[in-house]
Amino acid sequence: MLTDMADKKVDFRSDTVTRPTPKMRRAMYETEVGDDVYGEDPAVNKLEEKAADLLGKEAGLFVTSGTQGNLISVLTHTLPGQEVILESESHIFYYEAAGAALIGGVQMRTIPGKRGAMNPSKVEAAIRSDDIHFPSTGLIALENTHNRAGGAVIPLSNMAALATIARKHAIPIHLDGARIFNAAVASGTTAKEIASYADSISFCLSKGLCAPVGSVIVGRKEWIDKARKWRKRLGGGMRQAGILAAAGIVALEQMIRRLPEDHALAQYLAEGLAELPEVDVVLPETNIVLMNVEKSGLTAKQLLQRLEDEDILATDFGPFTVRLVTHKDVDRTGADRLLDAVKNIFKGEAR
Ligand code: TLP
Repeated sequence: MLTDMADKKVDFRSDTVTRPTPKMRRAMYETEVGDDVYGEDPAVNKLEEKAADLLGKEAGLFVTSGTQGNLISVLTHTLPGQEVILESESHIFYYEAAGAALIGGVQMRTIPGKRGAMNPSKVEAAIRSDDIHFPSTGLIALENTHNRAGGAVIPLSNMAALATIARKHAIPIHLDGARIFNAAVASGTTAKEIASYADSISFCLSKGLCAPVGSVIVGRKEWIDKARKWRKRLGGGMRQAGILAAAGIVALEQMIRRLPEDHALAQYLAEGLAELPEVDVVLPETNIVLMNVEKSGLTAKQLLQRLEDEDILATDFGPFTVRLVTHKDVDRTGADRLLDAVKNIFKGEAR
């Protein structure tokens, strides 16, 4: 029998912890494979076509992770010495270990956003003019949903305004759409529509969509050809990768439609937490809940330690901010366990 570890723990750390479904495991077992570096893996080819089609782009590229997808995208769009405009708390800037600066030789120009959305006039003002002193602006990078803004959905009107500016200045837009399907489901639109405002999109199969590994980047065919070379340079050319892509295909065919369950659970958690005087919580739009616990007298890390003692896991997003992410492998019972545990900890009654 296939067993998964740590089932007694309730894990709200991330939707990255989701385990593949039985259908995925079966597809992985049964899939035909070939050498993808020769372009001969049928499952990888199918996944890339499916992804491109879903997002309305010409071609796709299966990559190892969201971080690799973003890195390859930045490298493919830019030249060393250029500048990338992006939101101050964006994943590319905050959590990717300066990979693009290190490997791509690009500089990051951050603009603080409002729930992850950058003000279009501030972005336009940040675009460099032609001056011997300045780097040139090589890329504008967006993130939807925005992780550190609590899974916030970037309004389509904001994306449209940014796309108009980008076009006017002939600057490409990359969208870190790690959770683009959460954004689509939450705003009642399609991922294709969201993607229409970007030249390239990177999205994750291994978050809410529960595949074990992988992301896909999509864009114009010529651009994907260049990206494929960057993937190879970075050591991301995988061989019989169809074993992984098979799960990705199931993710796209079956797992998007269940994302509203994750959003409903996040809502349930946030409503429960909002009743506690020690907690400030913003009602979530998708599957990420940020709670500020400063009024409780505990730091985020102290609260996380107490929760871990109760086999409940979450992460800290700041000295007093705890992030809870909902996904397939947590449910109402887990959410109730968390709500009870937090209440008890605040009452000083933790077992
Ligand atoms: N985010 C992880 C951590 O790195 C914070 C998480 O647990 O949420 N873009 C966005 C918006 C992301 O949230 C993440 C992962 C990535 C890219 C990177 O994806 P991976 O982890 O596959 O490299």
